Amino acid sequence: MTTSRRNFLTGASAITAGVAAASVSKVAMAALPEPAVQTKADTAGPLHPSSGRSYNPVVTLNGWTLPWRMNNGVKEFHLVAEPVVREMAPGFKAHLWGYNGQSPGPTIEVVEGDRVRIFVTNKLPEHTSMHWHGQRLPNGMDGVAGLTQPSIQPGKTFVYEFVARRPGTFMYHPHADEMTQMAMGMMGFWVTHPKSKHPLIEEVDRDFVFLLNAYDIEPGSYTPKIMTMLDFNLWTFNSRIFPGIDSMNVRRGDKVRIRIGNLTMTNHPIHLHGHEFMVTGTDGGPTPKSARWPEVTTDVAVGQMRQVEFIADEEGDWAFHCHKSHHTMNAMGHDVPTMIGVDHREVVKKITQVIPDYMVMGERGMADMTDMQMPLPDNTAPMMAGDGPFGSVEMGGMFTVVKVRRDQKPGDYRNPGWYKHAPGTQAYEWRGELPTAPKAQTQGSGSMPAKVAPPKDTEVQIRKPNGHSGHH
Ligand SMILES: [Cu+2]
Repeated sequence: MTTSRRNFLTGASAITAGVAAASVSKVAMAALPEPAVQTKADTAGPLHPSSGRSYNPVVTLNGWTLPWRMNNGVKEFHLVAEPVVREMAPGFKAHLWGYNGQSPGPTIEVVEGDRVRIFVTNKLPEHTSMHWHGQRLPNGMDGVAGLTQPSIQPGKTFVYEFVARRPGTFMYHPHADEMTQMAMGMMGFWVTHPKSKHPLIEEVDRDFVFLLNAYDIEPGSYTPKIMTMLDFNLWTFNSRIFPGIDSMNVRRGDKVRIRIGNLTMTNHPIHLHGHEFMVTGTDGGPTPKSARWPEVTTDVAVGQMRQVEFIADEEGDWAFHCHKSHHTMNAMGHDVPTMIGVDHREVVKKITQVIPDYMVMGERGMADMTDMQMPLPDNTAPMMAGDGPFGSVEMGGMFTVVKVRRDQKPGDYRNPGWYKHAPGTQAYEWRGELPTAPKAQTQGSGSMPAKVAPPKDTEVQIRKPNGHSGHH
């Protein structure tokens, strides 16, 4: 890794010389800014602005913010599109395409009114382009290959320049061979802060951002299948799966904003426990106050962004996740038939005579799968995992925790550990007598009697779920 990184930097400066002399000479700068590179998938702390107008920076979940340089009043960024190795969870790595060492790419933060110049260098084996999703800009800067510009060929660098006119929540992604490049992880977040007090954009104590993305990586392999349209097996926050997703750690009483962008192929109802939030903005801008209402789940459709805000006034470890239950699972759970309530004792007896280690999956529900000591192929995340203080959380994919603590210091984003419940505030086991429940007296009996009563003792056919087709 270190070696390839060194090669990368050498390569980048080699490109610098060539490109500065050729296509970029118009903008009359000394040289391309050195591309910043991130080698880890950890959540980086907020990047406080060192030049330009001040603002309260965001924190990217399992991501980072791209530094810039100021060049005659223009904020200059350098994005390098390249193959990357992304750790999706400890022990599980994927071969993706991304920017500056990671997928997703780094978050770009600017201020309303900033003139921004972004150099995009293509180190992929095929052409690309960059689209600035949601921005007001000159049409020729919109980054649609073939429509508003020629594509960026491998080894070439293009320059995008525009004024960040509208404050809000945006993203960037290629608009060239999109199916491949987005399936491979090419995307990033963009935040434009308001230049002064804004009537619809409140100041917050913590501002988290991340993208929703999805991959289809067969257990034991490293590279996503790019033709997949529905049957993804890895549902990720910023290309990370639970338990590899960091928690969002806040101080009790903090006003918290979470900005989410969806670049998967389906919608995600994002759900927060223990608090109500307001959707205060979308990629179209701040939501008028009269059009906001409290919710605990908001659906983020494909290509949309949502920003939610709440006062974190309840201490604890609060789950935060997509509410589609298949999206809180990792690879391999999908082609398993429902076995709940099916008694396999007889058939297992017969099979074990032939295959001694035969095991029936999911006879009592799927939770058994969590503890299953069945060997997984190399480089495979378990389907449901994550150990909490009271056992397995039995989650994967799009799941994390908002940790609210009274003693979390302002500006401290470190994980405070598990919540310690005050005596008498936690569910507990009843150890007394269990009264026999009286039969409920029902009044209704269906709107009409059944014409033919179902025959008794019919064997029930267990229908095998057919991939993902039922829930999209
Ligand atoms: Cu989802």
